Amino acid sequence: MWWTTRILLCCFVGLFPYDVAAQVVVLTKSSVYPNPDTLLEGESVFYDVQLSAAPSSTAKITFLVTNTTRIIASPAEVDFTGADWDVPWRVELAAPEDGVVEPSVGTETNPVEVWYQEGGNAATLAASLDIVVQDNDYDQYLRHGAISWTRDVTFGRSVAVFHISMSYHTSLRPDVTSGDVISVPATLNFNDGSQWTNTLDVTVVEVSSEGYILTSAEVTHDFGSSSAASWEVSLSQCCRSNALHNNGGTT
Ligand SMILES: [Ca+2]
Ligand SMILES: [Ca+2]
Repeated sequence: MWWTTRILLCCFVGLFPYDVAAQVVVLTKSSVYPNPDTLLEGESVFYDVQLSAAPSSTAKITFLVTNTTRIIASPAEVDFTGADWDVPWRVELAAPEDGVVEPSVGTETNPVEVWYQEGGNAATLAASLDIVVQDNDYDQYLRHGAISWTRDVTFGRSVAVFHISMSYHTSLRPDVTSGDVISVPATLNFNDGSQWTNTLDVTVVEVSSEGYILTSAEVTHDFGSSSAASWEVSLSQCCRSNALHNNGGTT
């Protein structure tokens, strides 16, 4: 995804009107993977920055981060001269990974200001970016998940067995070990229109040293007598915007 922010900066570089020059700070959000609109901890967004016209003297563009714990700009400052004003610098805005469960659930917005300064002139605000970061350490955060299915036909009815694997942060249940069964809230929406809302009992497969609880579960659903039915299910967990969808295969 590409989009461009163009801010007009009128930079008075002399005493006379004919000395007035105008540079535009051009910020282009890069398409470097994953470059999402919402950064998960551990992810980055990239901006290519350049000028639209040559500066009269060395121009400095600074990425000023308000919350340096949550966002790191690298490089935080780039300089342009009359020789390289049109050669883009790539600036990375990274959300550092941590193991901290943030006090607020969901997303947070972190302002990043882009300042322009040319020569000895005062710096001017060129752009304001709002970088959205999502915590991945809260108890029910689904670090990874997958659903697959197998088919069973019993007495003329199509029965699907969905195999569900999910991994959570250890803060969900710090005390569990392999083989334990824990309950997590889950909603399953089957494509025959039925919905299953309950706690899902999942078996702990492994507690990894990286802070993951790996779990697995099986859910059996009777799709009725239609052997041509497409078998699909989506799984979501209460209030956390986590969602999984299986491969939607057909019989
Ligand atoms: Ca984290
Ligand atoms: Ca965190």
